[in-house]
Order: sequence, then C-alpha cells, then structure tokens
Amino acid sequence: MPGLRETFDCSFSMCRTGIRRCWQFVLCHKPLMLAVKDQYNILCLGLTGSGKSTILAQLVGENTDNIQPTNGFNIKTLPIKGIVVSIKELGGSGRVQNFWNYYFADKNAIMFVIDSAGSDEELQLAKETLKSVLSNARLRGRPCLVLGTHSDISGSKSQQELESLLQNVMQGFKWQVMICSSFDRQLIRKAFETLIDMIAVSGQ
Ligand SMILES: Nc1nc2c(ncn2[C@@H]2O[C@H](COP(=O)(O)OP(=O)(O)OP(=O)(O)O)[C@@H](O)[C@H]2O)c(=O)[nH]1
Ligand SMILES: [Mg+2]
Repeated sequence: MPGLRETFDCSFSMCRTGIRRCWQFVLCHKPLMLAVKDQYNILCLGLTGSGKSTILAQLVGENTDNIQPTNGFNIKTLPIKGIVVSIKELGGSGRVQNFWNYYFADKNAIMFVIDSAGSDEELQLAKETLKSVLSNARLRGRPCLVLGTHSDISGSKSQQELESLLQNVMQGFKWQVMICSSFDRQLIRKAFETLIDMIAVSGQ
C-alpha cells in the first residue's frame, strides 16, 4: 500500500505533466488560433443596382436614402461575431467589372448580391457573372453566400427558386442562398454572420 507521501508525490507529478501538456498545446496552436480570429476579408459583388451599397450602409447603420452607384470600390470594416470583418464592394457596372479580378487575391469569402425581383434576363446575366467570377483560380474553395435582395417587391424570387437557378454553377463550392430586403438590417446582419460561420467551417 503506497503511503500518504507517495500518493501525494504521484498526484503532484501527474498534475505537473498535465499542465505541461496544456501549455505545449497552447504554444503549438496559438498561430492557428490567431489565424482564425485575426481578420476576414469578404468580397461583395453583384450587378449594378442589386443593392450592395445599400446592404453595407444598413449593416453599419448609415443612411440609405441617397446612395449612388459605386464608381470603383467601397469598404466597410466592422466586428461581427468577435472578428474584424473587412467587406469590399466592387461597383457592378460593366466599366468597373473589367477591374474586378484585380481584387480577388486574399479574400476569405464572397457575398454575391442578386436583385431577386429582376427580370429573367437580369437573373441569367447575374448567373453568368457569378459563374465567371467563380472560375477565377484565386477564389477556388472560397465559401459563397448569394444574397437575393428586393424581397419586399412582389413577384421576387424565393430562396428555392434562386437555388435551382444557380445550382449548376455552384458545384464544388460551399454556398448558401438567403433572401432579404436591403432595408432589413437584422436579416443582413444574419447573412454576414452566416458567411462568417461558413468561413470558419471551411478553414479559409
Ligand atoms: N425596394 C428595394 N430597393 C432596393 C433594395 N436594395 C436596393 N434597392 C435600391 O436599388 C438601388 C440600387 O442600390 P445600390 O445599393 O446602389 O446597388 P449596388 O449594387 O450598390 O449598385 P452599384 O454600386 O452600381 O454596383 C437603390 O435605389 C436602392 O434603394 C431592396 O431590397 N428593395
Ligand atoms: Mg454600390
């Protein structure tokens, strides 16, 4: 039978080993933890008039009354789920689209905005544009959240309708469709939180 002294020595040494292992784990995984928590860069794309600037203004609590077409880019940085998130909107006009691919590097995810009340031609054009964006090697593996705006307009497409429109261009991507009005701040916030979760799960 071990004496009190031996039992104490044995417990103390096990405790010390446990503490050392915990400390080694923290030291080994610290870079990973920092990588996850550091900053996420999100690219916000979509045709002109789809509502990109309006959703970003809503997200940060700015006035949305007199938003002009984005003639270049527009950046908003804010904390979401405890992570600093930098969202870069690129204007959707044909002239600005020519420069989109200069901004594809170092992005963690894509928010692609579609006017869900658009005509069939506009929806097809949005689909082709998204397909072309996703074919860029620098965006390979990046999660993509498609945000269908203008849900306040009658006849706008539902989430399921947008999903079936897009599913053949999204193969191989982690993607999700959400629907909102660009004036619904809570839903917009939820969409970005969902995208943050998608980034965390995908490890991008
Ligand atoms: N009814 C309604 N109008 C919206 C919605 N989203 C945007 N709009 C309107 O659509 C117009 C264009 O919105 P923007 O936010 O400028 O669109 P954008 O995607 O930033 O356009 P570009 O910067 O040109 O690429 C504005 O007049 C908005 O008020 C929506 O969900 N519902
Ligand atoms: Mg804009």
